Amino acid sequence: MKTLVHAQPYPVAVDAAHTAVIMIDMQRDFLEPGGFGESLGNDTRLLQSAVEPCQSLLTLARQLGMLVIHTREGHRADLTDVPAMKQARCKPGAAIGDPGPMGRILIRGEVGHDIIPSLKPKPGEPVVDKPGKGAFYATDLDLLLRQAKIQYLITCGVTTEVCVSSTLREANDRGYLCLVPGDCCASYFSEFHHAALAMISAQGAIFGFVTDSNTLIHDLTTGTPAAEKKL
Ligand code: C5J
Repeated sequence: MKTLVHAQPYPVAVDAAHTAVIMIDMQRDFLEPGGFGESLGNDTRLLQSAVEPCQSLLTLARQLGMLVIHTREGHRADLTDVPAMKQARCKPGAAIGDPGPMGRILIRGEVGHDIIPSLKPKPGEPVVDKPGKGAFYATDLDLLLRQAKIQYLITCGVTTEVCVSSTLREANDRGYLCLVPGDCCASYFSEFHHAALAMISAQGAIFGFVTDSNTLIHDLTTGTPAAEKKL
């Protein structure tokens, strides 16, 4: 059964049984001092606003039995999957693989690469390790979603204009209907966060629909059946 979710640019019908929540890169490397985000010159405190809304949404998604998938941006310890141009943009002494307070920066298996404790995946929830910004690039995410018969994605995480947006665009091209609770996303740049959300729902939802966690939780909980024809 489809449920009507209030969103921009208009309410959208979502089938919770075929919906996955994707938590993009809620990693220490982006949300805590001493990691990749800070090494690029950012203030990691600006990402904290997304944590509590993500926790609330995850609680509901798990109660409803939705598929929850987490992603982590990061690289192999030998750096063989780091494009030279990505490495070249890092600050000297704080490049990918350099030692930092949370281990080697953006390297799989290091403390900084892991998801923050307050959003730790539950046993059985897939964690997709990705070398790029988009979660479909060089990963098995699409396979996991298709195997689970997922058609709708609720996309959360950081940062709104980089990895969330990249993933959303990849998902949209692959035919998934994307819903973004804006407060479950965050950016080091407030203006980019708002612009990214505006771009998603512009032109009649060109990349997806934008809502907020309270609305989404309310609508999924109360489950107003969608009038199929209009949507
Ligand atoms: C960035 C990300 N911003 N997860 N990564 O480099 O958005």
